[in-house]
Amino acid sequence: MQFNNNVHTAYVALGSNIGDKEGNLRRALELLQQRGVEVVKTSTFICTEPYGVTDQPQFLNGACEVRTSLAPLELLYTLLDIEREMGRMRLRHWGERNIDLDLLLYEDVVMNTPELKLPHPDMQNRDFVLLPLAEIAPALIHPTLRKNISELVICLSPRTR
Ligand code: PH2
Ligand code: MG
Ligand code: MG
Repeated sequence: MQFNNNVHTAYVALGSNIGDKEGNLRRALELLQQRGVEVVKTSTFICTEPYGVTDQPQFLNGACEVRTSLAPLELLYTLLDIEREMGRMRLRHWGERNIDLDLLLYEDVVMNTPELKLPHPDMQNRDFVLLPLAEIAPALIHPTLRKNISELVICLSPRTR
């Protein structure tokens, strides 16, 4: 696929567990729009237990569908730049953060580079990603697992913590 001026659809996960969590997610959506990434659908925000590193505050998580002419890496850099603009500090891997913007899916693109892996390699294991995503794109097919998002929700294993 070529990443020309055509408009592409992508999905982004949002998370925050420091400060004004809801304000942080809303601000990130605003900054996406300001940078010309059109936010066409936004899920509700859900409060979730921390996954991976569990000794940290609860998260507020959501997902959005965007339309953009940016290529996958350019979109990733835009997300990282918004995190930077919002003053994100990386304290520890998988640790607390005021804003986290993860690129989940970009059309049917499959790529595996050090900078960017698509689809997001752990999305199928994360209730806090799949539940918001299922709200806005239940029938969307995961390009490598060949299941739609609703089916991936059903396949989620219960949390073991
Ligand atoms: N993000 C992580 C690690 N753990 N847990 C929840 N509930 N929500 C997150 O967004 C999250 C997490 C790494 O990015
Ligand atoms: Mg993340
Ligand atoms: Mg991230």
